[in-house]
Amino acid sequence: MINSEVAFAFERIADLLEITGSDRFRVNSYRRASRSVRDTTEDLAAVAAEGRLAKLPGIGKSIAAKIEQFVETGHIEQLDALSAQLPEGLPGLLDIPGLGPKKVALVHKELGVGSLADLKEVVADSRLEQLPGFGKASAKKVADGIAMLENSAGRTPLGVALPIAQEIAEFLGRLNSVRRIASAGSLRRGAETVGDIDLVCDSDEGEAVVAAFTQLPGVIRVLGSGATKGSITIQGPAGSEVRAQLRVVPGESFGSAIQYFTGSKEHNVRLRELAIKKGWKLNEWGLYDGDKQLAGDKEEGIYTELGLPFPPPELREDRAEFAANFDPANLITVEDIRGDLHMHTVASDGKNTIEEMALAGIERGYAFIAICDHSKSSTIANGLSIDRMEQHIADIRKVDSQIEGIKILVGCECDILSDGTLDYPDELLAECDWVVASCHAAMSGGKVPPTERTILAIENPNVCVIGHPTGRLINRRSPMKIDMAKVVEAAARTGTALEINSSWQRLDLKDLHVRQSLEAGVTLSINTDAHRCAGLAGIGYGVTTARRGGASAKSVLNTWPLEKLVSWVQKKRSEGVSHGNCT
Ligand code: DGT
Ligand code: CA
Ligand code: ZN
Repeated sequence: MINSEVAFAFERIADLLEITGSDRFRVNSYRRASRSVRDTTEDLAAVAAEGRLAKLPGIGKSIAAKIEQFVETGHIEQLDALSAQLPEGLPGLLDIPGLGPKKVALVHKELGVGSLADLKEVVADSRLEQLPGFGKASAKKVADGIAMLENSAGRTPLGVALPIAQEIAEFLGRLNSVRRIASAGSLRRGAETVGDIDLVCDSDEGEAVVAAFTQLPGVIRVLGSGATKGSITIQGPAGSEVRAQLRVVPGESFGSAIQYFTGSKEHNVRLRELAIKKGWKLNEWGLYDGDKQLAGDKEEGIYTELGLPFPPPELREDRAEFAANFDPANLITVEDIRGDLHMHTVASDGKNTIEEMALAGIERGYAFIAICDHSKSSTIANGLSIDRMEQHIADIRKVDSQIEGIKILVGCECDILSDGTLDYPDELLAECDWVVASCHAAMSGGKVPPTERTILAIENPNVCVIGHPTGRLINRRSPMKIDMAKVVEAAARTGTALEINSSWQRLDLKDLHVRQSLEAGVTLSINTDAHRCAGLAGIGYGVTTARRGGASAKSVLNTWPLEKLVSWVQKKRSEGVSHGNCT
């Protein structure tokens, strides 16, 4: 599908038009077109072939013509022309958090900045903060953004890499010469970001498979190509470039190659030591006793021969998987999830109604969901005033009474304010069946620091769970300065859950925090924070993170039957744990 490439091209045209000072109306028409293309489930090339492009929402005649141009030539002339007008390094600056098109235009025009190097210079010598329209705070934001970008050094979020890997595997899997294909590396281990996508393929025709790999649609660069190995970069969303490697091996080595390239390196080193202790040899071609191959065709065979339980890839980090008491049997799976307890609707900043979210929950086989729209202080997210929330509660109860097959809990995502108070009064929170409390503002400061603020929320008897506890956005925003040990202790003491927010941009709690929470006896809740029906499908990222932290279903409250969940909420409320009577 070319949809994401076209959506990206329109987004970039809008950015460049904005940098060059084009009018709002024109800029917005491209942004709208980009969103429309991104939301289209049909293949644009097919829609173009049938002459239906202009029927898509937000796509007029002239934009339709540009899509046709892209279908035919892989380019949009206007984008090429705009890019030629500006320094080559300028559009790249738009990827820096804290720097939008207006500011990029400003630094270009006023300070002659045309590249990242230029920008770093004007940050360093304070010219940026002196520029009218910037100031110290904005300049600091830009400096942080640059540091963030450089730290993430080309690592791709799991949620971006996984669909690309799946698409490549599907594409190559259709070749007649390919018997098996699977992903390996950090991607298969479910790491939050990946350096590159690793794929392993079982085939006797390496050259042909590698050739197909290097000619995939969307390939930007071919870094290497041979009879058994190919290395490329491929187009990701929003102009990103994602690295991918393919290794082609014969069938008898497919399992051992998967094992080897899944890693981690540390896991492999330990495993090889175990093989050596037995007088054997282990490498990507197989497990050998002298010249005799003991295992290699199937990955499981390697572990079986070495007398080890099969370790789920998520745990292969040499953290706990080699311990004598290691038992992967109870690790949580997506099938264990009975409901999703954090999602938004059109009442705040979601795209679907209560009813639509409920039907989507039924489709996933859920027994319950909680509708958790934003509270009043989240004005940019259209948070609900107390009056609107009262009405919303009635609306949720009504839909719940009308829909069979799923329990719709009345919930809210209540802001934890910068002074440590909650955005809704206790009486309103008590009317809800389920309360998520989250920090959305003053993440780097506030009257009450983030740790204390979070603990105050935890100590409120009405708060069931802390949403996205550290507030980080992977590759975009650092976590709040939060003392996780203290937060975990307070959660354990009060019987408050911590959320694993499954959005791949967040994965918050992250794997190590999950382990820390479990060790302290904290109950977890894995939620999607979905803003549309399709978002519910993202639960897998949260479950993967939970698995990496070693979580079993019993520690995750949305795997429980509804009655158990409800009495868990009741318990905290009736014990009246509050700030006042806790030390
Ligand atoms: P990444 O791509 O940085 O997110 O992390 P990985 O784990 O995917 O690492 P990558 O892509 O460099 O290599 C894939 C796997 O191949 C790695 O997890 C283990 C294996 N591997 C690579 N180099 C070595 C090595 O020097 N020794 C051992 N034992 N294994 C290696
Ligand atoms: Ca990798
Ligand atoms: Zn939130």
